[in-house]
Amino acid sequence: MSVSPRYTGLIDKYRDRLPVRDNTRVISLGEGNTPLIRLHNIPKLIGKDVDIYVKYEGLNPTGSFKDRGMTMAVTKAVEEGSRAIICASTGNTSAAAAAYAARAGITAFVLIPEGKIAMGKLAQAMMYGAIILQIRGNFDEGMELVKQVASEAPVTVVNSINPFRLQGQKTASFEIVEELGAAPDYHCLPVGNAGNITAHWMGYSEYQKAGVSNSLPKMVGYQAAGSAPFLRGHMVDKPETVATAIRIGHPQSWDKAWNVQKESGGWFDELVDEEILQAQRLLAQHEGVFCEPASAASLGGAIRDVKNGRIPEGSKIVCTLTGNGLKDPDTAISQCKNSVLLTIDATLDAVKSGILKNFAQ
Ligand code: AN7
Repeated sequence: MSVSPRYTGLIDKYRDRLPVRDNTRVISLGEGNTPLIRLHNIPKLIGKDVDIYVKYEGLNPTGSFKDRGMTMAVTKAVEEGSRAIICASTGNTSAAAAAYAARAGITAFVLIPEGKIAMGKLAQAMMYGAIILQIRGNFDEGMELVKQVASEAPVTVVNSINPFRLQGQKTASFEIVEELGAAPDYHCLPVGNAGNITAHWMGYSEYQKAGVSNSLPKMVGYQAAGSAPFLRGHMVDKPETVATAIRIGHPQSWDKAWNVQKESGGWFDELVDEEILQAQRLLAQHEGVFCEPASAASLGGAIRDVKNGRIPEGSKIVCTLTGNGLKDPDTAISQCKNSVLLTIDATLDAVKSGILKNFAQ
């Protein structure tokens, strides 16, 4: 039996391509190295000859892609002597910030929009011991406050305006290129602040320049229709969507993401909430992969663009599933009213009849 070295996180793995030194104390929870799952059933269901992979970022330590950026941001904050970090968040950034701060032994302050973050994410921030400032306002207002307070208080901002975040997140592209042996033709992501689409493009470009890959994907960003500044062409003041992770109207990486779209030859599009939820159910029920609503926007958008021919047959497509479905149990349960969930007596007869009645379904 050959023994491969223990995987200890993306900073150790990609040290040569990240801004760390040999003696940097790395704050890691073993993030990265997530599965790239080839879809078997959905391409058949839509009747198209395409190769679709989902990059299941929900299997990171705190259940989202934010861990890739947070290991870098917190490692650098600690290296620079910071004792506290702060972020505004729709939920996942706050969970990741709280966890990595706990790991580092520093304080995390998180600003979240009251009543608008998924239950799992709130549970995480509480459990990891963050100081939670729940604001009567949305993410964009929280983000402005964080920028203002950081200029006056000794706290390091760990939102994606912190450049180390994007450095960590670019490693997802490295993993994809290594696994597929090449870049895909299309890479689809949900877009909120547009940090992740920017980071992925950085990663693909870096590997192409280094000669690891010889092509670049078209980058396609999908937004929720009620929170779609890239489709409107301007900031949106009162964003709304069931996909609370991307309930963002003032994207922090606005210019960067437009450059990604132009340089890669990709595009932005939008999905209404029901299309997002439909894609979430489709993926869970036909492939056994449970992602959170925001994440499903990537697959839902890709399926639509495959059906309408904008993404041609024969293409190799990667969709990033940014967060785990367990983050938002309320939205999952509320859309599964037709699930078979029977309450029966604890008798053999009742179990048998429950099976017989439902087997033919
Ligand atoms: C599951 O946690 O902004 O376009 O504060 O949690 O890089 O912003 C979350 C964003 C997609 C959008 N999918 O990524 C936050 C936050 C999920 C997310 C996005 C987020 P960006």
